[in-house]
Amino acid sequence: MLKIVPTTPYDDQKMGTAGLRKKSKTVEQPNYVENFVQSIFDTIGGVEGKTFVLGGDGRYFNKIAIQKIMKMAAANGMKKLIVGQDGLISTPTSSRVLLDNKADGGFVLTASHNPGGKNGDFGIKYATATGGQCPTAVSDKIYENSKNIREYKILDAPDVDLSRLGTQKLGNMEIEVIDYLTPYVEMMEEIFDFAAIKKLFAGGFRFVFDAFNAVTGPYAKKIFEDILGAPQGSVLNAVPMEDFGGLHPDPNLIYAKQLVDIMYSDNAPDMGAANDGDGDRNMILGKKFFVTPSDSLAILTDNYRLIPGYKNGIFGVAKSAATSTAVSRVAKALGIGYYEVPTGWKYFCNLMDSHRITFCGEESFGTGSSHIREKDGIWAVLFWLNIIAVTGKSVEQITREHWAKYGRSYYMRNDYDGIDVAVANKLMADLEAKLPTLAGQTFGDFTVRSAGAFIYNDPVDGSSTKNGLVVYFTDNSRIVYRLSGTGTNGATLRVYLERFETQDFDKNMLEFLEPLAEVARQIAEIGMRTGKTKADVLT
Ligand code: VG1
Ligand code: CO
Repeated sequence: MLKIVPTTPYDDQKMGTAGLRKKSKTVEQPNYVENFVQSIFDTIGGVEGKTFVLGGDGRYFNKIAIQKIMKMAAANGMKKLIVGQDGLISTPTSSRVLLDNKADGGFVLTASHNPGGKNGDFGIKYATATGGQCPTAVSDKIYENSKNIREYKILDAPDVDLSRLGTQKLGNMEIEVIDYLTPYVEMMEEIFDFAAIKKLFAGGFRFVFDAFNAVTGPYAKKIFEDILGAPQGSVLNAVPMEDFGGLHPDPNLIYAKQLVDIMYSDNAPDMGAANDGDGDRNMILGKKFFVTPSDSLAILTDNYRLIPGYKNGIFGVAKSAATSTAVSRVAKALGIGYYEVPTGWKYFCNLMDSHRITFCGEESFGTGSSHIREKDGIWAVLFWLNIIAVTGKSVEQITREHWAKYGRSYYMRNDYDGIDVAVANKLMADLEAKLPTLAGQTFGDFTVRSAGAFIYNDPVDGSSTKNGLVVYFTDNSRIVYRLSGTGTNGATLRVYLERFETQDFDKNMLEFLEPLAEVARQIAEIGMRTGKTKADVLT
């Protein structure tokens, strides 16, 4: 039975860098999900006759939210909803299924790398027919509508059984419950040389993957263990759980502690990797060796010819402005197009659609290609395995050869967490105002060459976006400042530090970057304004 339910608006349903991201407790408020979803449906002219893809990373509230969305879709006249079995789907798979089915949109229920559970975070990523997350112009309209919403439509019906594959009806809407692994696995088999990777594992190559009890567990078990032949048990924390078993599914050196301990032990495997909650991020480790995501993007791009799916050539490459400049040197050497965009994968999509780029990446452990319109964690891991299988070189050797050829960008991100929002906004505004006066000034060993806001003019849709502040120094060092758009706890100031070096590749990263970190604090008056003398998280 169709119900039209009166509701009162919330004033905080503004999407950030990647969808709506909130505390679970916020999303659990009455009608919170309903208001947001109805606002989307209303903004896009309704969903009558349309097809959507739906699933999530399995975190707390996934099951409840998914039933609400299915019933709302049916009540709003949607024709078909393609849903991952048990309500699961990774962000990369959702993008693929959306494109394969020429669907009109999709939802992934996830707060990505943020912790889950009742006291953790929940989120909703909304993608359009392009397979990528909706552009800011659309999310702004959705936000406006959410502030005025008065009612939503929902079907009064029993919960849908999502354990059963195949087609069923909810009202007049068709629900197709799909096996979310197959479309993804098939896509990976088309791109990579599975036979070569199988041989690598058969030869005793030791590999460990941490899935953090989030959505990539089933994918990793199937691909790495069942198909490619890595020994059973190579995938850690492989069962999706509502609270991720208490783990924080953020693949970096701090949160992937179990994996990092294994990879830095004396008997370390040859390669270690991890993904985030929704499977779009990746971390790559060798034996006692860490590959920065910025270097990873540069290395993958430089080795594209080794991969069957790209051997006939690639278009250009793009990175977010905050990401290190390593890939720019590869682009130059390969003679391919090179773009810098704001932080957030949605900014890459127009470049992919217009065949300007094939690869793209972000410093935040995100790498991907135009096979979909999201970043792709397992894709990046397979890319590395494929390079290793073909070259016989180790993770460290591949990375060191890259530095020898192109130089090394020592690079790190410093996060100052939990800052009062007003303090953070003022810090950024005052810093921006002061930047034009910095050129020529010297701070410690660093002299400013130029400084200003990063402004991106999209060559395809003509939109203009300001994202972050950049200070360039005469020795090619850089500092980038931004406020996070995915946090749920006050404001997070991200400070990205980069120093370029052509000779010595064995410097201690922390020590080498500390003087620049100090300059960053000084220029932005971080200590005085936030009371923090050092960053909370270094990645
Ligand atoms: C962070 C990262 C950004 C990434 C975004 C979504 O955003 O810095 O590079 O695209 O998360 O990642 P912010 O605004 O907090 O810096 V995820 O894996 O949603 O899908
Ligand atoms: Co993610």
